[in-house]
Amino acid sequence: MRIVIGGEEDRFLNYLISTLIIGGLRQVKSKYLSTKIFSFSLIIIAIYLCHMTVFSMSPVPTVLSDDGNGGLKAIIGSAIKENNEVARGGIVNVTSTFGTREGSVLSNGGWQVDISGGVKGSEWPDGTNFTLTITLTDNDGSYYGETSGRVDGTVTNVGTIYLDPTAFSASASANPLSGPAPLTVDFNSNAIGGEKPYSWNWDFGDGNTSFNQNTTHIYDTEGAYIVTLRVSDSQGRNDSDSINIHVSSTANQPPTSPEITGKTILTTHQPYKFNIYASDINNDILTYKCSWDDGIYNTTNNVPSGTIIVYSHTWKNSGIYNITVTIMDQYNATSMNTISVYVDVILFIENQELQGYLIDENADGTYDIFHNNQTDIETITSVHEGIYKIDSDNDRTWEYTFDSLSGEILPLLSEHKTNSIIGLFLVFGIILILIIIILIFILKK
Ligand SMILES: [Ca+2]
Ligand SMILES: [Ca+2]
Ligand SMILES: [Ca+2]
Repeated sequence: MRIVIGGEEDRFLNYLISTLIIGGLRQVKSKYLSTKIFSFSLIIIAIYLCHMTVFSMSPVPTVLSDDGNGGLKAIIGSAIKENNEVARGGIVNVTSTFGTREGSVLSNGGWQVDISGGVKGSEWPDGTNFTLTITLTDNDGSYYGETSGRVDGTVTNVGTIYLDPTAFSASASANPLSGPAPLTVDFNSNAIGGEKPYSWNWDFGDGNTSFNQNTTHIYDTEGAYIVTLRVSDSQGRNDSDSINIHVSSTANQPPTSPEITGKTILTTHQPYKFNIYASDINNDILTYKCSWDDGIYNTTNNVPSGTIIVYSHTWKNSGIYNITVTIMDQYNATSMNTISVYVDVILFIENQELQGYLIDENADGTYDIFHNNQTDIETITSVHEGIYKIDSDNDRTWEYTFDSLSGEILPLLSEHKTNSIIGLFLVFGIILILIIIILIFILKK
């Protein structure tokens, strides 16, 4: 069974009360008091307010245990004065749904409150939420605060709550937590509770130490280091905290250029898989980003160095696409690689140079258009029994034939295009002349 409790001081309440009192007094002064008496009253109030001591409750997680008296006890942390001394003695009251209970001072300087009211067999069911309204009064002043918690598991015979005057905790922080050697790390620490002065002892995990509360240390060699902070108070109370520091071997290098493997001659509306591989000499965690050159991207985060990621992509339109993969390590160093894929196109290469390509625009198996890479002019092809004719410069002369069965591209010089409209007119004209001749022949008869 466990009760978790946190607390906070109520400076705002003090401020509110003092504001209300002073505001009220101003009203009284304006009607009845001389300036001297008013000023004197303000001084008295100021002395009273200064005398009030502000406490804070340190939020130490609480475990219920046997109180040795048929009930259970909970240690909920220490009451710390504003000047960081532990408050001792005085009166403690705890208000809960079970009523208000007045506590008693223990021999170790803490307080004990019986919250069961002496009723044995009382039960707090699992999940019961409760609020403890605590008023501490010691010889110096008073503190008002609220702290709440929840019962985890059914708690019976709830007996006492102890405010532990010995609670003492230390915490350590570092920045950065990792990086290449030589790595300079800032260390900071803090302690709550106990009694000042504190003593600090850092063990940096590489044989070096420091006795300062906040310090800086340089790691010269790569490795994983466990840093331990030990803090003691003047009464010999101890607490410790630890931090992991990872120092890598060399200054950061970008990941290797990504390898992209997969088919490059493709057709539309078919999914194709591509394997992407990259590694990082610093063994960094990587981010893969793949652009398919059609406005669509794939991204994968938190990839360990040396991982193959498989992406699948489908192009909707024919053409030449550049797949661009960018790899980024955890320090934003990047590498890139690009490959071209040919979706429903036939490449025309002459003298090892890409002259242009045939495009199957509607993915029906017939190449409809020739794209000239020098001029970017696109012309319509002619096809008959698998043989294509190509006018690559749009001057109405065929320059190439492409045999789709053999895959051969051959030059075809000075064959002019047939104008299909003129051809139609010619056929129509001949038929018309024939009809006229036949008609004349019939009429003469
Ligand atoms: Ca790197
Ligand atoms: Ca087509
Ligand atoms: Ca031509």
